Amino acid sequence: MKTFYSAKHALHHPPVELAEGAFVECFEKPERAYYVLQSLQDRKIGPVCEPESFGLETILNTHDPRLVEFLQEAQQNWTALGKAGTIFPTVFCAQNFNAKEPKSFLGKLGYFIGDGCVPITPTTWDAVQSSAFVALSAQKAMMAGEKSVFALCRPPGHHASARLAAGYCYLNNAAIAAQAFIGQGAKRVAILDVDYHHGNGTQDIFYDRDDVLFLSIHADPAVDYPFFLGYEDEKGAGKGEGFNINYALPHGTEYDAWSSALDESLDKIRAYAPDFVIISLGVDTFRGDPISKFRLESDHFLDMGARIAGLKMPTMFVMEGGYAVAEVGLNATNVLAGFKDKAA
Ligand code: OKP
Ligand code: ZN
Repeated sequence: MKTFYSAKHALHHPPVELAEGAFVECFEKPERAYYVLQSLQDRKIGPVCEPESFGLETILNTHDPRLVEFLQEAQQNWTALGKAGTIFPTVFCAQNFNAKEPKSFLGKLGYFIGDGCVPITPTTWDAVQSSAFVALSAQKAMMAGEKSVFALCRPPGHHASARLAAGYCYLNNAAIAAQAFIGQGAKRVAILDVDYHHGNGTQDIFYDRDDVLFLSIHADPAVDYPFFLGYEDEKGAGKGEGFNINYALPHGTEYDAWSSALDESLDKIRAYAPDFVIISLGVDTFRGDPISKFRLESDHFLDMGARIAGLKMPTMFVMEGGYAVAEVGLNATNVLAGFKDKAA
């Protein structure tokens, strides 16, 4: 299985994140990707390839051009205000999509950023763009006939919606790839999000569509991030009704219950018969994860990969979360290895 990876992810390494009222060292840090890369090289998962560059339109097929421009120009606007250091918003428009875009950059921060978990530094955009290019390069390889590919994206993407960055996510890598599949003639794409957190950005982007089935297995939003979306009664709207499926599980969930939701998801994907499957691969369901409360063991990720391989469908993995840095490599490559062994 080919992996796409760019060292440019390391251009995004804010000194701090804002977590529950305090500035703390970022959980979402470059070491995460280094450990995953190291582990998949050690275990010979397959060749590691550099991503290519793509035109901005590949991103604008999914995202509001104003978000992209905001991210590109954030640093110079910040500097123009006489400010230095990492950008954090202090106002938010509370996800009210009827809100008007303000002229003031300080106001725009709250218009394009959903929460305090997306610090912006002078080199954040370069990393964010390269993360999208990693996903697009993997998508292109799939389109050229690869049966499975791993996009080692960083920063992650699944909390970003068309116009809003949030939760360590700036652009939605999995959604950008799904949209590219559709744009290049795929009739149906399924996105299965196994990250601990609900993929609220991905859900939002495809909520009214039937050509992209979105399924997410995650912590109950009543008690965990992203808090405001991810309930099981969110089933899609209009043409998209029935094409959004959420499994909201309690804190403390073990693999037994988690994998039942996985099996149900895989049955729904089989029934949908997509041309491509995208796995939003977060491994923050691991019991040692510092920001999460599920109890999966490292070996469970092998089984997870094997069950996904049971679909026997072209499958692209896109890296999302996983913050237990010492184990993130083992856990992520266990999914890939489990998949590979079963698919072989
Ligand atoms: C991104 B992904 C930590 C607060 C964390 C943001 C979580 C973003 C998770 N004390 N809040 O889904 O792994
Ligand atoms: Zn997560």
